[in-house]
Parts: sequence; structure tokens; C-alpha cells
Amino acid sequence: MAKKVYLGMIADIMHPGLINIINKGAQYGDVIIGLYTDKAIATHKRLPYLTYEQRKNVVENIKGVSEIVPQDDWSYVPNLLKYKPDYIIHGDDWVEGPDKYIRKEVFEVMKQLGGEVIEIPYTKGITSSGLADELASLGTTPVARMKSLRRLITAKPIVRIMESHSGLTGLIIEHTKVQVGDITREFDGMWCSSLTDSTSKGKPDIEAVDLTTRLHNLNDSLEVTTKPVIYDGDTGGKTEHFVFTVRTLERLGVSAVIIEDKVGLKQNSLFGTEAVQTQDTIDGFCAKIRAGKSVQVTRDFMIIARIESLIAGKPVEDALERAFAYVENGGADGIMIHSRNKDGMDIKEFCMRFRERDSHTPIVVVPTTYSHIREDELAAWGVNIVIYANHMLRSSYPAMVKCAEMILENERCMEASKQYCMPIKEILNLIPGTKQK
Ligand code: SPV
Ligand code: MG
Repeated sequence: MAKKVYLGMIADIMHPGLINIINKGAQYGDVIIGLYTDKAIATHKRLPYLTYEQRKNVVENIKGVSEIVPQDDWSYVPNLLKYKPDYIIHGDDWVEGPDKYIRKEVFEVMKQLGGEVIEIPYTKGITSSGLADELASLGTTPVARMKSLRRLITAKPIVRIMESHSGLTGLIIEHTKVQVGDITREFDGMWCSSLTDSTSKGKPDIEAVDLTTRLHNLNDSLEVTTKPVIYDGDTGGKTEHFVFTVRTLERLGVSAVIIEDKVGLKQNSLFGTEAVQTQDTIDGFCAKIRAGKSVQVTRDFMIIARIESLIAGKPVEDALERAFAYVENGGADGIMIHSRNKDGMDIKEFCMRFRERDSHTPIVVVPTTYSHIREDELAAWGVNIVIYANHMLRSSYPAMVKCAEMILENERCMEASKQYCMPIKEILNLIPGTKQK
């Protein structure tokens, strides 16, 4: 009987290095490809450009591949135990770096199974990550960007969104990564906040900055990024206007709009009951959501209903009644529940009780006040998307004020430059293309 050779791959971008490994594998026996699912990839890397089905379609047509099985974990262990291959084959690029943990457990399991690990020299100068960088520099399309939010929600325990109000903040969200053990953590997408869009223009957060102006802003983020966007649609305005907003956002490749169930002059929710904020009727808000859903062109765009009951001092019961109605009668694709309580327990109660009746509609939260709660805990409550709603703007403002004060105090910029400013060289190199090669 032919020996079994296991080869794990993402196969988003096929290149000669991977073909080389498949060919080597085929010399040892039947090559089984463990094709990583979105779920396996999402907690470690960005989602691939192609879906699982598309990648499968490519790989099953490659000579030397005998079988394709889904690899649903970043770790090889569950599949090795399941398929018990005689060999596993891998490039030697995992000896160092974050994948060394994966390598160690693979050696242990293969020893236990009586199999062998084959490491082959990695094809120099060509790797999937290098190619992915190249591809990212080419950008994305509105459709691919829009679809990616739903894919992320399916693939990840919790989707992590950061506020962006400029091209620069977009770049930070696109590129900032931290390495924690074998996991690379990054943001999954951007929040186009009405608070920070207004504040960065010196205007109050009362829907005074019109849609067209906000879209100019958003376009700056879209220009330099590939990650999905969730748009803060405030109240959605009049239903007759909201339908145009939906069409416009969808055309731009925005993945979701969140509208809140308030009427009249909208004020920022973080004022809570200090400001007069009137909630819409359930029927009125359901009609607005339905109108939006009826005009969207694709199935991918999402309209998420934001419930302001807890902000308005009403009980969790009221929020739940509205949530079920917005989903079941209005057709909302998701629920955002907001609160400005500091302990987050009202949000927890809402999520747990919502999940008793509805196991799948995505829940979005904005933990600005209950900021001590970590993402894994939110995920355990049933939350799907966490939005850090204003942190790019709020972190830059104090630094700018301090810098301005220091220049005034010293009547020169030397001290401020040293303390608060990035080096000139760094700013010149920050944006690709600033310096001509
Ligand atoms: C925003 O960022 O504009 C929001 C979230 O709507 S909050 O400010 O908390 O209301
Ligand atoms: Mg807002």
C-alpha cells in the first residue's frame, strides 16, 4: 500500500516553492493536502484572498496531489492524529520564528505515530508571505473588501475593529502587528466613527458633518488599506435618505452600516441620560431597517441595528425586546448593544440572554467605558465584533497639545521634537513612494 504524505498549506497564492514541496512529497507516497480553513488561519494571519472552496479548486488540479482534507486548526496535531500519515513534509523555514512551536509538536506526534518528518530546504527568494505583501500593495476591490467582514465573523472567535479617521490612521490599522507567542495579532478592520470624524473637524457629534464630507474622509482610509470598514451611520437620518446612504456605502465597498434607534437631534451616546435622547418606536425603526435592506444590491452588505436602551437608562428587557424585533421583523443583519456602564455587566446580561434565543446573529459591542474586559471574555459572552471606537483620535490629541505647549514654553522646537516627535527620517520613510528610488 502506498505511504501517506501529509502536507499542510493555505494555498492562497501558488508559487514554485509549493510545487517543489508537492513534487518532493509525491516521491514518498500519496500526497494528502491539509488545506487550512479560514477558521484555522484567522487567529494567526490575515484571511486569504481566496475562499476555501476556491483554493481547494486550485489545489485539486495540481499534479501529484492525491487528496485534500480540511485543516481546521493552526496546529497540525488534530489532523495528524486523525489521518496518521507515514510522513509529514514541510519547508525548513519553521526551524526559527513563531512556527518553531508548531514544529516541536509535529515532531512529538510523528514520533508517537511511528512516522517521519521530512524537512526540505525552502525555495529561496520566494515565500507566500512575500507574495502576499506584494499583492497587498496592489490593493483590493470594493467587492472583496465588502465580503471580508462576513468571512471574518464566520472565521474568528471575535473580530477586532479600530477607529480610523484619516489615511494615516488607516495605514496604522492596516499594518500594525504584534507577535505574542506563535500568534501574530492585528486589527481586522476599521470603524468610521461619527464622533471622531466630527471631532477631527472641530464639529460636534450631532450629525452636523454631512454624508458627502464624511465619505471624503473615508475615501482617504480606503485609498491606503484593504481591510473591511464598518460605517457609523448615526440615526440613518430620514428613511428616504437612508436608502441612498445604503446604496452609496455598498458601492464603495463598505461592509456594514450601523444605525442607532434614536430620533430627533442625535447626541453622542456617552452623554447617556445627561442629554435628551429619544428612542424610535420599534415599528418605526424596523421600517427604516427594512427600507435599507430592500435597496442593497448584494447579499454581503450588512445593516446592523444599534440599541440605545441602556444608554437611555432603560432595562435590559427593553433592549432585548428591541433586539429580537429588529432582527426578526426588521431583518437586521446584526445587533450593536451599547452602554456606558463601567462594569459591563448589563452588556454581559444582554448578550447571554440574547444568545439563549438567537445563537447566530452577530453581536457588536463598543467597550469604551467597560474597557477592562478583554476580547476573549467578550467572545465568551457571545460577542462577535469589538469596536475600539475612538482610540486613534484620543491618543493623538494629548500628544499634539503637549507638543504645542512645549514649543510655547521654550520658544523653540528642540525640546518638543525630542520628546514628542517622530524623527524626520522616519516620517519621510513612513509612506511608500515619498522617496524616489
Ligand atoms: C462613535 O464612535 O461615533 C460611536 C460610538 O457612535 S460612541 O461614541 O460610543 O457612541
Ligand atoms: Mg457615533
